[in-house]
Amino acid sequence: DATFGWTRYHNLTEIDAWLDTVLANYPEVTMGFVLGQSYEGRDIRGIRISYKWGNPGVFIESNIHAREWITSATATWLINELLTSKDESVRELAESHDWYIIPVLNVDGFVYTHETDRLWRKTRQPSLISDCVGVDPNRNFDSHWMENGGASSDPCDETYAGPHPLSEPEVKALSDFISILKHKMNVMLAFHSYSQLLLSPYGHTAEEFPDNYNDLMQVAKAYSDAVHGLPYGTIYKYGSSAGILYPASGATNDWAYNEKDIKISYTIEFRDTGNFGFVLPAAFIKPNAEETLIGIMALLAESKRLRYLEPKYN
Ligand code: 0X9
Ligand code: ZN
Repeated sequence: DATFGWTRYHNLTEIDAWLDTVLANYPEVTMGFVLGQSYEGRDIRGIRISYKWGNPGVFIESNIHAREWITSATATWLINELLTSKDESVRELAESHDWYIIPVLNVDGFVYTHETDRLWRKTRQPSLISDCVGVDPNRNFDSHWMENGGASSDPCDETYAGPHPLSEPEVKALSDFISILKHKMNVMLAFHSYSQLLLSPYGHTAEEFPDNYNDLMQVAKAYSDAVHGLPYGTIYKYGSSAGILYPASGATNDWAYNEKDIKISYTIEFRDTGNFGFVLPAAFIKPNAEETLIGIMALLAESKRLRYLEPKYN
């Protein structure tokens, strides 16, 4: 779409309008869906791209953290590429998986970053016990919630876990959606920024590792190697979330792994490594998006080789 050139960051209204155009242009292979409504009543929208019934499912969540604009910019670029690319390897990628992509999960927070506070992270639901607003939605999922210091019980903290698991309507909506479709989802990717990392479960503990940790690292290595091989030579490190970053409990991809049996599950922290951080200039959108596509291609090829893309149940 010529009006959406990925040369600047777009707000929610623009992203929604663009999504409508995409859905209208590709009615045969796309389906729009609404996960649910945010606290402030906005639709949380998603797109399914499917060329063939019964393909392995890849779920992509982006902008659960409001200020991480590079994530929705990359997700929309990816959607466009999957639908329009003439490159044979991209066509193969697009057509041999069922894609479920949420460009902006934390819609209220995202609008707030555009209108009021560029560095807002959390949701916008007020607290009943404090004047501070919002919950870290990536600490609000119902798996090892609040364990091991991986989240805060202080409503003023950036990693406030919320009054109880699934207190945030955005998180509840995503949780319900995946619960219904879990047998179709082979891969879950949560887009974040920044630090250039591929983070596998677990987030709640660095003492234990998932059963298939070696496979998860092998798949992450495939992504990292592919990205490193590109002209930019960007370095992505990988490891378990708690192991190489910090304890974070109640995150989307840990919940998907632990509770929904989605065994290829990562948080991907995009560019950069801290020079610009969350306020990454728009000139980085295309390089970041391009290497993400190449990385995902390698990730899925390796996942397939290790037999993670087989139908989960009949
Ligand atoms: O802290 C977070 O939620 C993520 N980092 S960010 O800077 N984007 O906020 C990392 C979460 C990774 N941990 C787990 N998946 N458990
Ligand atoms: Zn984040």
